[in-house]
Amino acid sequence: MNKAAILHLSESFMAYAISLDQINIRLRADRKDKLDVRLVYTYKCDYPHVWKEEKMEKTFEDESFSYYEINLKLLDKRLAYVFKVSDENETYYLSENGLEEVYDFENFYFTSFHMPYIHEADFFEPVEWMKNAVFYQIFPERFRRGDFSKDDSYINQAWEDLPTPSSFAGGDLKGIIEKLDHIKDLGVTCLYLTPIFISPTNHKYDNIDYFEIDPQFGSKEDFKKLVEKAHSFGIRIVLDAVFNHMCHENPVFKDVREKGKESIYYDWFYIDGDKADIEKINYETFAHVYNMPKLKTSNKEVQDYLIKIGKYWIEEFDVDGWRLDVSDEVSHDLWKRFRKEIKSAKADAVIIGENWHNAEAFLRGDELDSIMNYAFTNTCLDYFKGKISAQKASDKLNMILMRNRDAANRMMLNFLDTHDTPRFITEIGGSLDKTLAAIALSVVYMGANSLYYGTEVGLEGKGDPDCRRTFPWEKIEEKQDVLGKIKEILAVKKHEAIKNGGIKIYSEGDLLILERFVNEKTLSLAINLGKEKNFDLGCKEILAAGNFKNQKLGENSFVIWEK
Ligand code: ARE
Repeated sequence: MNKAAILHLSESFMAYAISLDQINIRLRADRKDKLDVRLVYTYKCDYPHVWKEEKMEKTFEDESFSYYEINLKLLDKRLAYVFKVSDENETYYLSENGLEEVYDFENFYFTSFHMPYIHEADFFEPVEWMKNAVFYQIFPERFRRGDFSKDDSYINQAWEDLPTPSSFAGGDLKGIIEKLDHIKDLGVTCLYLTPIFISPTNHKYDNIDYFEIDPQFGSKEDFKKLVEKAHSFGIRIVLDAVFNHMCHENPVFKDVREKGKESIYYDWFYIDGDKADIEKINYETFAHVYNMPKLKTSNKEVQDYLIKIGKYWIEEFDVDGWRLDVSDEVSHDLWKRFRKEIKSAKADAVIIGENWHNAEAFLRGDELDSIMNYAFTNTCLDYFKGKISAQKASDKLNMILMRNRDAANRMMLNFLDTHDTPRFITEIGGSLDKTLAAIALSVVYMGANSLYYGTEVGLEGKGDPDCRRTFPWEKIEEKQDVLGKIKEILAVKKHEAIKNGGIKIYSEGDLLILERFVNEKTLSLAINLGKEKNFDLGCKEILAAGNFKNQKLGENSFVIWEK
């Protein structure tokens, strides 16, 4: 037995409450070891102490480790526990003492793992609608122009031109309203708009006024109409909050540029010297760009200001949540306060961070609900580019799920591309078949999924700014077959097994297989990037498929079925 691989952390993502009387406990071990793992537990305050033993199931496997889990129903909220880990040769007990051949149960008060108490506020409950949401991400400047009466002197590219870092094509909120039918028809349940507040750039990540819609995109009236119509279609709306930094032209920062230390906002930023100077860039910024001075988000006044913005758009316009830009570089204590205030304004509002890396520290139930799952994106890119095998893809998909609590996993935002990355189809060499299989993977994997606008017509694009091309509406008629396929795949998200089911991910030769199961029903996905192979599904119900004919999975194919 590889003793060094065995790990448990109490009161963490490896031991957390899922209700007032239920906890999930995980133990990690070497994948190569064939183990029998048992949870041995007692209730701390029971006399005499009766120790019970329950077998833990092996639920996930990544390249190096196996993970054993148990959902334990509790009779008391104060639990003491150790693990009994055996292979055919030896048995060890794991406690806070480490691994021992004999565990001194008499002394458990000092050495066992503890779940001291479960309070109502301790469990992280997923936002119900998020668990099987289908997001549609729009970069408003490029989606559609609907308002032809606005001052359009800022527009400097024709709709059909390729974008540049500083080009404006004229997309707006009216354009989105016009196309809500199209979005609804796809099966979308939530819109995510990149920033829409006043800003000089086409992407609007450098904000001048967080309380006003940029006139290029429309008015508050337009926005109200958009939210109302979307809601009437059963589509929610999530906005982009850029709280790490603002625009150098924002009146708040301008005040510091003018008055220096005399400004009441001086301490809202990180300034080296008396005055903020955009020539010298003597202040902290986002990614060293002069036009995005970084806010001091640990400052209580800054927090009050940002929280006010977060609540304003929920209370006045009924938006359904926030995507938080550069959330990983923002102070944890802002997110803790932000969460409380946002949830009190709207209990089922969702909070999604833009954290590209492991964000467990943000996903404990007191800050973010979800993150943009770039680890999933990266796995898809590697797998569909042929850089990794089905086995390795399965290992990685398993590993990602073992980073976080179940609630966070069920709300992850899984996508193939965004306005910050090359378009997936372009990255993998233009294969539509592979793209469809990848969308199927994003739908069947645990969490919500997001489709970047234009994917439904096979829109291509390299990195920023090319990934922000205008939507080619004229192509929609000729792309009906792709559109139909995508609809078919997205419809799978409605299934109960996707929303509330367990998950098993593994490979069989060249096939990558995902199973989602709930109440005796199993929904499965098989993806084949290898040679054509027989795949007899018998008479099971096929929900969606690509390149699957006569019980044969062709090259770059997939099938989703239920039994
Ligand atoms: C512009 C140009 C770029 C140029 C850049 C720097 O378009 O070509 O490289 O300037 O000069 C917004 C605009 C961008 C703009 C940028 C700066 O949308 O077009 O770029 O402002 O003016 C990191 C951050 C992550 C960030 C990505 C892009 O951690 O937060 O980089 N994403 C958000 C938004 C962006 C937005 C901003 C932040 C700024 O989604 O659209 O950019 O508000 C690794 C790292 C990550 C890193 C990632 C990508 O994985 O760990 O931290 O993300 O790579 O670089």
